Amino acid sequence: MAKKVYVSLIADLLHAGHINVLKKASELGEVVVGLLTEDAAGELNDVPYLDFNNRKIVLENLSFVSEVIAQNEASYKKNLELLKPDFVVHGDDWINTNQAKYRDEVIQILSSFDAKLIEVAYDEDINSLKIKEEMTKLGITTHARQARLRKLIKSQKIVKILEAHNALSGLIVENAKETKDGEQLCFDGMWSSSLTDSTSKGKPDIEAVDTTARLTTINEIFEVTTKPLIYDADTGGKAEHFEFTVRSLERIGVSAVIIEDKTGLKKNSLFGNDVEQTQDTVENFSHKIKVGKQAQITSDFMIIARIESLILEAGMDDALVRAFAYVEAGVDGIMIHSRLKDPSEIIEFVQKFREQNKSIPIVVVPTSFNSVTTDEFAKMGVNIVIYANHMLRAAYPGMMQVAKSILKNKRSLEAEPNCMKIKDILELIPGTK
Ligand code: SPV
Ligand code: MG
Repeated sequence: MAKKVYVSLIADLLHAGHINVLKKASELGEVVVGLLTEDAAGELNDVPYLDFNNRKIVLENLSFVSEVIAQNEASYKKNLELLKPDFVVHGDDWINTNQAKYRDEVIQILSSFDAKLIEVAYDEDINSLKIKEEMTKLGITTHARQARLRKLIKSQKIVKILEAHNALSGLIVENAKETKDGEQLCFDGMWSSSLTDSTSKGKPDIEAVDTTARLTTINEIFEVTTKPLIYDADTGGKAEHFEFTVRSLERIGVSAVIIEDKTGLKKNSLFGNDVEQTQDTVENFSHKIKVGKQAQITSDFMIIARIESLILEAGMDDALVRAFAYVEAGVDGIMIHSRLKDPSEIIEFVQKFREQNKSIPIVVVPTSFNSVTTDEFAKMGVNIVIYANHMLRAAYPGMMQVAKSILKNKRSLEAEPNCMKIKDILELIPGTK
């Protein structure tokens, strides 16, 4: 009887590296591919462009492959125990990645029924990550960018969003990367903050910068990035105006809009009750949500309701009543805000909301309660975390310090250590040369 060989793949963009592994596997016996579902890929921080069925059809039609089954988790355990294959074949590139723990598990399971792991030499020049990086250089379509946020929410433990107030800060969100414990970390998308967009235009955060000006900033960001963007629409204005905002945002490929349940002259929430702020009635705000939902054309766009009850000290019960009313009105997500350093009220809200609603995405903006990590938010049941103002807050002190230094020293020599090297800025944006 032919030996059984198990190969686990995401196979989103099938390339020569995959074929090499499958060819080697087929020389050992009949190949069963365990195709990672979107959820399983999400555990590895990967969001496939193609859905499960499309990826399955491609693999099923390869001569090296006998059968394709679903692998529902990043761990191979369930499928290996079910199939008891003679071999598992994998590229040897997984040793130093976030897959290392699954490799150890595979080795341990295989040893229990005398099977073997065969690792195929990995070709540095061909891999999915590189192809995806090349693809992002080519840009993205309006629709693919817009639809990506929902895909990310579905497949990632938590979606990490960072503020961008111009194209350059957008490029930071696009390209910043870190590796921790073998896991490659990056931001999933951008936040167009009313606070930082207004501030960088030298205007107060009181809805004084009009939508057209806000959209101009976003267009500039979109010209050089591919990641999805969530738009801070403040109160959303009058329901009749919000309708047009939704259409404009959808048209340029924004993925979601967040509107806050306040009325009158908008003031930044982080002032709390130090300034006069009025919360809208549940009826009015629910009406605005419904008008927005009716105006939207695509099913991918999201309208997220931001609850200001904790900011305005109206209490937890008020926050929860509003959250359920807004869900009833048709919102696609709830953002709960707080300006306390202590995260207790956020934790309590998330727990109580999740007791009754397991599925609606929850968004938090931990500017004040900044001791909580993204992993901790994910465990609580939060879906999106927005770092709402940090790029601008990081840039401004550096610029002010250099401006003062030039004044005081009557030359720029002393300011140089606080500036990027000329050579580096010339090389920062490809094509400058
Ligand atoms: C923003 O970034 O503009 C926000 C979040 O609305 S906050 O400043 O915390 O209100
Ligand atoms: Mg704002």
